[in-house]
Amino acid sequence: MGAFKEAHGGELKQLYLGEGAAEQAKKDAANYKTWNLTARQLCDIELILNGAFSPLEGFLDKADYDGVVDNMRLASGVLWPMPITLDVSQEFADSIKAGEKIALRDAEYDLIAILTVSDIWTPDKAKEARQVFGSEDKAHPAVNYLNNTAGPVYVGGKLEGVQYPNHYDFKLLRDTPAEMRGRFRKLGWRKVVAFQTRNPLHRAHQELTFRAAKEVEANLLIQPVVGLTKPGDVDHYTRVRCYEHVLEQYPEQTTTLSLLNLAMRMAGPREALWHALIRKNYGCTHIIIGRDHAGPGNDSQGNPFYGPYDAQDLFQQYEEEMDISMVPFKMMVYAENKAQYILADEAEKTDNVLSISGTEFRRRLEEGLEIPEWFSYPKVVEELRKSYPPRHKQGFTVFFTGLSGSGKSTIANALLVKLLEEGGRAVTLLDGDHVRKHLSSELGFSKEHRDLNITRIGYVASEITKNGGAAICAPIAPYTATRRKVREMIAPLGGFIEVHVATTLETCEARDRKGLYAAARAGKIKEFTGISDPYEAPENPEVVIKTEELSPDLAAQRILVKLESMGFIR
Ligand code: PPS
Repeated sequence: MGAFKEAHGGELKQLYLGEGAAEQAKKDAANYKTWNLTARQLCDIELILNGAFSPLEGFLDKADYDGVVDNMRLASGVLWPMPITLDVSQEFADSIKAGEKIALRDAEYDLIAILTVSDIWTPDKAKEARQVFGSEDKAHPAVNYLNNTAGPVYVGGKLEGVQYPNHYDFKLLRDTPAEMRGRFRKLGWRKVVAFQTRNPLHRAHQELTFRAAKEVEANLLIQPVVGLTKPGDVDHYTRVRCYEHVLEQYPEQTTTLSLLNLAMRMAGPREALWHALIRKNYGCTHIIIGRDHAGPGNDSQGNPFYGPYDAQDLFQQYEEEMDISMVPFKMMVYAENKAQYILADEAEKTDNVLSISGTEFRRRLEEGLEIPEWFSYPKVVEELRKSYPPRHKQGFTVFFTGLSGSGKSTIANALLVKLLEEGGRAVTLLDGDHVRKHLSSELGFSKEHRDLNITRIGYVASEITKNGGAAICAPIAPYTATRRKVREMIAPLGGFIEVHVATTLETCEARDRKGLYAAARAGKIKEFTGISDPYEAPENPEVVIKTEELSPDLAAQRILVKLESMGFIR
């Protein structure tokens, strides 16, 4: 092994039980209390168990946690920048005690590991946020997670691994640190520079990574994160298909690709150290650290959480101790006159430098505009276009809201017909009455039941929208908070157009086609919207329709125009 020492990292923890012991553990676990691992905990536990988080042997206990939070060191003094904790509910914490073994299972109830509880404590989350993320601002995704998702109590203790967490996708691209080191050894790769990423790669990335590898005379490991990244990132399925195309662009035998099931925290400088220690465990000798490495974007005042070079500065302080070297990321720009990428700081005045920002790239995808070949590879763009079709190919939901008898159904039906006439998308009408009959027949009109009804409609509409269809919903939906929830569920998947059919109560009551208002006034129908139950008018709907002034035909026409102006139909 001597010859390969350079690309070999330090001691790797291997926490999996042998086959016999694992079988026994499964039987014993029937008597243990079970904690169902969250998505983040599943990522963390995989990397603890496979040695990527060496020297950790479990979820941090109290002494290690305090050390990590205060000064990035475990109680043993070893450098470790990120608290890896098992957060649980108060109820679960109250049911266990130190010394006890607990079963950690995934969503399918498969036993992943046994944890021997050493400590149970309530952390000071505000302090953790300040120390680890440098801020208590909930615009930071990890601070938000800490406060709004993570349980209130931490449980520390050593792990015994029983089963690898299941992955059904890209199996051949997933490696444990031991497997990766083995591959480097086989290939004779003595120096390896790692590139960490959570974004699709384009030509500039290929240029800079290859240049970085050449600079330190190393081979290159592209190791993208496929666990949890920043909300709103391109999904990992799409990204991995893109990475596979980009891999073809490197000279043969120079570069390899492996996926890392890491749950990122977007903790900037501390995260850079963490990424480096993980890559060292994977057998890398170098890691590329960029400008604003693992940055979470801006805080709620619009200022960046970390300075652009904070990560590189902190790295430098600990570089020797970490025993993995930093290759600072260099900005590459395209010089049109030279028809090649050059270092941004080497660009001359006469160079015609081209660039496309991330925002501009997304706009071009959204609007189906051209993306030049100097910017990305056609196959990569094709993959991204498939997953992020232009708006006119995305699904959308038109969500009507308004009093009973306001005219929602009539306009919704007119819109349905016009969209069918238009063609191009499957259209589904989820009318209030139909939903009440087929989806919500057991529900009444209490606040709780109405919320459930609207949430069901929202869920069905979100599935339709996600799959490129058009959903038209026409319930009363009287409560602002529930409508907001539905919007939040659907908007990330396609279009969401809220239409307030703002017919006044007087008009609805005067029309009273079904005689319901009279019955409500007479007290024969309880909790009737507008009479004995509130209707909270939307504050910012995309369209407002006053049926006193507009026929159903013209109202539907107005919605079509809105859809056109938003780019969903052409
Ligand atoms: S909600 O609040 O969004 O869940 O209501 P929705 O599913 O749209 O159902 C409204 C229709 O149910 C009839 N109905 C009532 N409406 C309001 N309040 C009470 N208490 C009530 N009881 C029965 C009424 O016919 C509504 O139909 P539309 O088509 O809106 O007139």
